[in-house]
Amino acid sequence: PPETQPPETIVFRSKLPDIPIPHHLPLHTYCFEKLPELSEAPCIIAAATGKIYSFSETHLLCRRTAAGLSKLGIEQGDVIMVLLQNSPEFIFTFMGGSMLGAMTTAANPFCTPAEIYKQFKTSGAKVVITQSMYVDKLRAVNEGFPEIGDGLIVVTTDAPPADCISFSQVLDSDETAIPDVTIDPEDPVALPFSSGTTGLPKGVMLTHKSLVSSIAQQVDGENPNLYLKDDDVVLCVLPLFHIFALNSVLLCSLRAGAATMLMPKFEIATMLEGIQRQRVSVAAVVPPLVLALAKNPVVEKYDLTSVRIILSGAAPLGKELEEALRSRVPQAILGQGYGMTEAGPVLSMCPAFAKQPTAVKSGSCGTVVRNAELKVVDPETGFSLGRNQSGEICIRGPQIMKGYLNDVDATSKTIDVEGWLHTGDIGYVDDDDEVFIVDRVKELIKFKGFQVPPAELESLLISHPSIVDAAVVPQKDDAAGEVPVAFVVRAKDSDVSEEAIKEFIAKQVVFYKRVHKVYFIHAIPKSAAGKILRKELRAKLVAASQT
Ligand code: 4UV
Repeated sequence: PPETQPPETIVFRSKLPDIPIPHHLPLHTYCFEKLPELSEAPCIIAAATGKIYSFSETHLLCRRTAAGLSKLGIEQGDVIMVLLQNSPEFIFTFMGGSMLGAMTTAANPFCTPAEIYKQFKTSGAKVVITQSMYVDKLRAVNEGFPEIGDGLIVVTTDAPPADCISFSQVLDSDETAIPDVTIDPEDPVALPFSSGTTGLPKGVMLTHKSLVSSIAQQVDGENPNLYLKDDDVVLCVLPLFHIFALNSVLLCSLRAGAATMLMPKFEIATMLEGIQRQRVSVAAVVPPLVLALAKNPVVEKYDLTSVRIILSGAAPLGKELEEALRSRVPQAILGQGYGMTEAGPVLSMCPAFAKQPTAVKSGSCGTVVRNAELKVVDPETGFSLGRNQSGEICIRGPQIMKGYLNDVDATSKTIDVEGWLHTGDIGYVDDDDEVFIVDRVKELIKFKGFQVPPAELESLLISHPSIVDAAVVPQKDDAAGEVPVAFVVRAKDSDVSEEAIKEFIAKQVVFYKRVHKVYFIHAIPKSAAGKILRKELRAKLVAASQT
């Protein structure tokens, strides 16, 4: 019958013309392509130590790291795990790994031993680059780690504890002794972990081609969408183990010849001091940081007039917050980028950041990146929708992930046969080609932009002897955006308390995955197929908050 005939796919494209993208190049070659011109320009500013590395120095140290890791037995195709706060060694390792044809998986060093072990095991890492204070997390014998020094190579950026190797020893290598590898553009180079639209965290294979394409979509061309200049100083306070800072801050700055100011952690006064001292001109932030900048009185004490661009991403930015920040830094252009690890990660970027800027509306996530296609589909029918109609956002282009590591099933559920990556985000494209995100259909919870996969918390909850069933959903929160809350079915005759359950989880997870509230319930609502009806639970929360 004619009514089941799918209509034509409605595809949204960037207003900026497509550009040639040299995605045949390995990532490190592409990022350091302008090295001869930039040689003495500042590349890394380590705010913690005040040390400044020029582009040629950075490149040299990346090459020495590659040679040193090779001496330790790291080969093409191997996985390097990085457990570091933002530091120059993070960059040397990531780019050095790229030069070897290896891939880097980075994790939050605040993760618990069990969480680190899961990523270590799933990624098949051969070496861990970390700081001495985290080494004990790799020793916890019952977590299953191989013996350090015997099966597991651990390198520390400070004085190495027993059986570990110091990073300075890795750097003490001949930069010309990098093995001659042939890198295929389809080889993975970064392996960030993400839970995607469902289930547990998985290794996201971002290839040389994906990252080169994503960076080019942002900073290349006659009229770059995100115009970074070689005299810019870009704030890198967001963690490099998350794709936002890795891609849009570090890699884009390297490519564009801008300096990256590394801060190991977020501390408001230290950050403001760094911005003032180094004359930071571009700041990548997340909404909780916007909140601090907009509301904290200490901000008034610092000179932020050097800032010309503030790029917010990783979670929705409220209009009121945007306005509040605007009054504090009136000279800066404020806008959003919309990313998802699996999408390479950037799907859309504020066009007001372009060399030839165009205005955007408040709340908009900008326009779809160039050299890519975006469509909005009805989650029920899968048919594509026109302007101003909300549906699931899908993206296609050379920048998206190759797939999840060793998980064909999860890959095929996320990237369909036509190559469209399904984001699990609900949004629309308006008459001016601007993308707006309005909701999420995927399980994911975002606490201050950090991923909290409900499936992980649900399996921990169910492992408790007094819990027979559980479901975790997001609850709106002013400071964090969302917090995870649990619906729990207690075992018959159990009177386990909310506090006990919260404590049970808190001991096993990194701080942002902690359960903030426990609601006891008789049964978890489920579909006939056994899927948790999260929408119903979210509706219960809304109802509860209104009474
Ligand atoms: O996988 P992930 O943790 O990835 C990210 C990546 C974000 C960005 C943002 C701007 C950049 O320039 C960049 O390089 C990377 O957050 O989480 C993906 C999910 O986070 C939500 C949305 O649900 C994604 O599927 N999200 C990300 N950005 C926004 C957002 C946004 N601007 N507004 C609303 N939700």
